[in-house]
Amino acid sequence: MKLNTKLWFDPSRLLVGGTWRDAEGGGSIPVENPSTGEAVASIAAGTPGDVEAAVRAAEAALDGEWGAMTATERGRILIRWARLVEERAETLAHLESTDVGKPITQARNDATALARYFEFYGGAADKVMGETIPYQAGTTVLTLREPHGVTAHIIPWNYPMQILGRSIGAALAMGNACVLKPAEDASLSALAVAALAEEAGLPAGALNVVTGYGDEVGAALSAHPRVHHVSFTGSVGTGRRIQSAAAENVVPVTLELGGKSPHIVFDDCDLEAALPTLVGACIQAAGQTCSAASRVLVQRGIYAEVKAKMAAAYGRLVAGPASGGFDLGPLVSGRQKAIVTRYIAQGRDELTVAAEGRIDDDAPAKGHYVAPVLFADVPADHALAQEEIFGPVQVMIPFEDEAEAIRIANGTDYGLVAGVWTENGARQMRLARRLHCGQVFVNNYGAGGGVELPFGGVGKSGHGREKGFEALYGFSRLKTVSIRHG
Ligand code: TXE
Repeated sequence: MKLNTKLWFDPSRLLVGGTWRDAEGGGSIPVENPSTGEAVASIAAGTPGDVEAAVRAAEAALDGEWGAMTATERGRILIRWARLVEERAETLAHLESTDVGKPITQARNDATALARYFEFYGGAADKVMGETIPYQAGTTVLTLREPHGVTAHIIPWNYPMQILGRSIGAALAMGNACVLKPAEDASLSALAVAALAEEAGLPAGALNVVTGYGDEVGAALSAHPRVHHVSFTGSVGTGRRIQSAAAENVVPVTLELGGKSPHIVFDDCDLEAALPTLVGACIQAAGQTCSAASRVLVQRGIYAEVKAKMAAAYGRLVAGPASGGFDLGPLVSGRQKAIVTRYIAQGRDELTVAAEGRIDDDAPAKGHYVAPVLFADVPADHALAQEEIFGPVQVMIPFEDEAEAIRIANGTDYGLVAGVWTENGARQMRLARRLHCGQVFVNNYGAGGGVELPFGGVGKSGHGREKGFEALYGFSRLKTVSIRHG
């Protein structure tokens, strides 16, 4: 193993019912460091049999100590867990950065966010309430919020710590028992965090982690007849398969499927405030962010100026190893690099390159580096302006007026977030209402940040909301009780 750190867990094992064990059949998957292309560890290749064992362990937890806990006790465990995450944040950040190639400063932010998710949901656990409803004379009606039961959490590789935090944090706060399947490209932090849960006092079986491939473990989990809710973040194609599988069992799903988010810049905006976010909101995590502002829509009067300034910023961007203090790390895998490189090649053939960054000369040849590219004057219906690329590629699209900006912004199949820069208050409100998406940032672009803020999309960006209080409602079901007492 070459992880360059002392670990408190064995990455090659699964967590089922409080026991760390090999995958049924003993299979494993190599863990690659995308900065160097070297194998640094291996994880267990779980099977449908391991999924069955994990679901059984979750059921046992619900029937046992976990199911009997009060909301306050659950909350205290989450808060202790948050403190442990803070104490081990540096190692967690190192693991994440090695596993997915994210610059260490960004991985540190992810560890901080993870602790904040557990803290927020720990504090919220005993503040979710039902209501009493005025009804017939002699009858009292009240509502109860109950856990679904066994919840499945299938997460991707771009923000593993943040996404597992928002998903299992809320589900556990509501008293569900979770089966977590991290991405095969990024499982180390999930295993590390699960091991900390034991230290925080989470009863055995309340959280189970089955690593492995999507079409093995993920498919078995989403189709499992005794899973009561599936939460998924990832691609549209896989989301569709998961929703179909869950539909067979008629269970609810929460899907967060990425986007093609617009950043809309009007000529009356505070351009100096806007400029750093125009590039930053796309190249974070090398563009592998669901809420990346991959389309920059700029009003004609300031288009040339914005283009020149963004181009200058791109000229300074350098991609290099995650530990090296560069603007961007590598992409997560050779597969992801191949997808992004194909889009860039298509763009070079059909569009105008406004500027490019570069790859550091000393970056290892086997790392999955891509130099960031800015395309200008891109037709709004071009593939690069319509499809999620999930790499450091941004397109600039000019617009004349507010109506055209809204038409272009709403003109993709996606609808996750949108950014708007204007000093005109009435316009801010009009856009906030008319943009077809789940979250609008006005004069800022939080790129999904904010534990407290509900997050999710419309259209092909998915449905259901994670984060904030809203997630607690999603991870519970409402029961109405009518008591006739005369
Ligand atoms: O995603 P997948 P991939 C988008 C992004 C990227 C593309 C492909 O555009 O280029 O997806 O990435 C598990 N049943 N996003 O192929 O397949 C898989 O093991 C159940 C956007 O990596 O969706 C992993 O744990 N599960 C995004 C998870 O699904 C299955 C984040 C995500 O993998 C499965 C990532 C199956 N049949 C990619 N097949 C975002 N919204 O932020 C795979 N999985």
